[in-house]
Amino acid sequence: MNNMYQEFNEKFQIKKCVTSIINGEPTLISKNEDIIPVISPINEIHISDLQQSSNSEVDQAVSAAREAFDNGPWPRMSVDERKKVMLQIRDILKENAEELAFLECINAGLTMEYIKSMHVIRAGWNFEFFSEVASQASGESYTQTKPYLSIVTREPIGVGALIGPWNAPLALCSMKIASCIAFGNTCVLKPSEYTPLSLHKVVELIHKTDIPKGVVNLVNGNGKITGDALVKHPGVDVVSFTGGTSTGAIIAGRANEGLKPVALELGGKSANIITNSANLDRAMDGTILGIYSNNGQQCLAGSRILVQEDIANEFIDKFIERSKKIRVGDPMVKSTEIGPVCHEEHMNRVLSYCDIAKNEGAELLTGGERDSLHEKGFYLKPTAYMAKSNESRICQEEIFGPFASFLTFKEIDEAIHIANSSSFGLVGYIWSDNLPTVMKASQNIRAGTIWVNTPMTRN
Ligand code: TXE
Repeated sequence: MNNMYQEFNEKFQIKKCVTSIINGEPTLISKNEDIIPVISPINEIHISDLQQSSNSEVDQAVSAAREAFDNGPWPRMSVDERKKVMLQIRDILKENAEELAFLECINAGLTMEYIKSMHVIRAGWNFEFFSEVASQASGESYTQTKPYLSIVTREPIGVGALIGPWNAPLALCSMKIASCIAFGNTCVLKPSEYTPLSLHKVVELIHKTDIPKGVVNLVNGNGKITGDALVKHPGVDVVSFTGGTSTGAIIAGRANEGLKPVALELGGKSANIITNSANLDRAMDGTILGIYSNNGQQCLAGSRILVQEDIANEFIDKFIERSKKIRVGDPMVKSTEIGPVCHEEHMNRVLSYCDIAKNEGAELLTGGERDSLHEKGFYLKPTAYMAKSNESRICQEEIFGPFASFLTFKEIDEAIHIANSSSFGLVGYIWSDNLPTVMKASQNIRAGTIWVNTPMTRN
C-alpha cells in the first residue's frame, strides 16, 4: 500500500467488522453470524469483514422502519421540517467528504479524484435535490363532475427496501435513501456485499443529524440471503433496486409475489453513434469518457461504438492511441485515470469476453488482457474490439468493464437500426452538427435518454 493509504488509514481507520445499523444503533458483532471478507480491488488485501444480517436482523430492521413510519414523527412532519434534516445530512456528508472518498476508493476501486469531484458531491446534493422536489410536489383536483370535488393528494407509501450495486455505491444508494425519505417514507438499505464501507459511514453520519430513529436502517449481506429476505418481508411496501438485469427480474418477481411496486434501474449496451458531421475532437473525448469512466463499470456506458464508414479508420486509430495512453493504476494516486474493476469474479467475467471476442472473430484493437504492471489488484487494460456484427455477443451483452465494441455504418438509418437491435434501451449517444441527423436519431432510437454531442449529463 502506498503512503497515502497509510496516512488515510491512520486518520480514518477502516472498521474491522461492518454490521447492520438498526434504529440508529450498530448491531453487536456476533461470533455466530456469517462473515463475508471485504477485499480491496486495489491490492487484494482483506480490509474488513462484513457481518451478514440474519433473517431475524432483517426483521428487526424492517420493524424499526415500520414503527418509524406507522407511529414516528417523520411522515407526520411538515415538508419544511423534513427539509431541515435533509440539509443537515447534505452538510454532514460534505464535511466528511474525504473519509467517504477514501472508503469508496479502497473498497470500490474508483479513483479518489473522480469520487471527490463527482460522487461525494452528488451524494450530498441528492439530499438537497429531493427535499426541493418534495417541497414542490402537489396533488390534483378534479371538478368535472359537478357538484363533486375530487382531490388527489400525495402520501408517503411506507417502508422502502433499497438494494444497491457496487459500481457507484455512494452516488446510487444516497439517491435511493434521499428520494425515499424526502417524501416521508422510511427505509432499510442493503448495499452490495462487495462495497459496504462508504454506506455504513453514511448511515452512521445520518444519525448524527436530527433524523428520528428508525427512518434509515442498514442491513448487509449476500443478495440471495439478506437481499431476498428484505425484498420479500411483508413489512416492506416498496422496492427500489439498481443492478444487473437478471437480478432485477428476480427481484421484480419477488416483489410481485407481495404485490409491491418496484423501481428498477438495470443494465445497458448503449449505442454511441459518431457521424461524419460531428466535431470529432469532442466526439473522441465523449467516447473515451463514455466507455472508460468509472473504471468502465456503468450502466450508462456507450459500449457499442458505431462510427460512420468514411471517418472510421481515422477515428478508431485515434481512439486506440488515446486508449493506450490512459493511466491505469492505484486509484488513490492523483494522476490515475482508471483504477481496478471492483472484484475478482467480475474481472474474470470481463476477461472472459476477450475469449468470446476471439472466438467470434472480432479484431483486437487494443488491450484485451489484465494489466501486468500490477502484481496484485484487479487491473484491466483499456480494451477495444472491432466486432464482426451487431449480433455478436460482445455487441449484445453488457460487459460492464473498460471494454468497447466497435461497428461501422454507412447512413444514419443503418446506425439507428443497429442501435435499436438490442434487448437493452437505457441510453444512447449521437454526435453530429447536422440538425436533421440529430433529430432523426434522437426521435427514433428507442432508449430512455439520448445524449446529443455530450456524454453523461444527468441533471
Ligand atoms: O450485481 P447484482 P452483480 C450489471 C453488470 C454486472 C452484472 C452482475 O453487467 O456484471 O450486473 O453484477 C443484490 N434479491 N450491473 O451480480 O446481482 C446484491 O447483493 C435481492 C449493472 O454483482 O445485480 C447487490 O446488493 N437482492 C448495474 C445488488 O443486488 C439481490 C450495477 C446488485 O447485485 C439478489 C451493477 C436477490 N435475489 C451491476 N441478488 C447498473 N445498472 O448500474 C443480488 N442482490
